[in-house]
Amino acid sequence: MKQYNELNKVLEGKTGFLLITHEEPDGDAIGATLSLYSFLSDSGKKVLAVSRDSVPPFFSFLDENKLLNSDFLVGDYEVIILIDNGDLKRTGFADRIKKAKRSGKTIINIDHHPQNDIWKLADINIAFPSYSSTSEIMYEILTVNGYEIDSTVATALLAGIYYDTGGFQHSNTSKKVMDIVSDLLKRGARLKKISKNIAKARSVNMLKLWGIALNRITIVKEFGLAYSVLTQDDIRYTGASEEEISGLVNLINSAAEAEASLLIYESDNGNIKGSLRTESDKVDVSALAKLFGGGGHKKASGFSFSGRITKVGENWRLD
Ligand SMILES: [Mn+2]
Repeated sequence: MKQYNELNKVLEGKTGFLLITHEEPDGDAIGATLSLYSFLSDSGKKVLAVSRDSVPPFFSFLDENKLLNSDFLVGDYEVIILIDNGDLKRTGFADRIKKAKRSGKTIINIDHHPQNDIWKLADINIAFPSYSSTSEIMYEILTVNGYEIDSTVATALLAGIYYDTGGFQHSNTSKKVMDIVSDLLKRGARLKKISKNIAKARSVNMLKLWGIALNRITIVKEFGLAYSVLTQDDIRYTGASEEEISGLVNLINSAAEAEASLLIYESDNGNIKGSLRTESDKVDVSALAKLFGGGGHKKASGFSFSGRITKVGENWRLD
């Protein structure tokens, strides 16, 4: 592929690589970033991997050597590789990345999210929205380069694919994905460890918060939409963290009546955030997200705008 040749030219010519993945890193962000880290450092490059937020405890087995840092000095690196970010804001370092670009650093974007502001900024886009995960793209990059994937890297890549396919349940689980999974298992990827850690990733506080949201599920019959709401009061009351809301919308979407699902919640920065999911081929939830100034995939998307949620009688109001 043309993009892989362009990438290889950069890999051959440069020595210092800064890898930046998104805030609140998830399985795909961590898996894709650490596998590229291994490939580059085994190729004799100087590499630093960064996510603004730390690795959640249930993913710490992927980063036993604590390779993910929370900050960086850009001066040391010639190339910045943005991994699985979705947009520039999600990097947590938007201004510094723009500045680095102006000062002549090469920016490479490796991602499976739909087109966004990074695509324009990057010198090379290895951005394939049809892929299940950035880890799937990373598998291709490593394989094209003849990199010998060991069991640690195989586990990282499989964790990414597992996470972004919802444990092979979402419709992005293609035959190609399963062929890659099969190869990763052959190379010693630890599927059981991944599934066990992801399944046991829920704190009691998180389950209590999810309970509140589940109790509030409302079905809008005309649209086959299941939705629920969480306020900052709910989050504080249960002692859960905002990151622990992630995944809840998938559970809401398991309702038999739901063609699509929406979870709306108050973020502590004064924003209202929405997460949308569907498993139906006939529904495009990114179109709905766009109405609210957001975006994402056809089957998983989100939005964010400033405001508060209040309860008026039996109804929720967004102000
Ligand atoms: Mn991803």
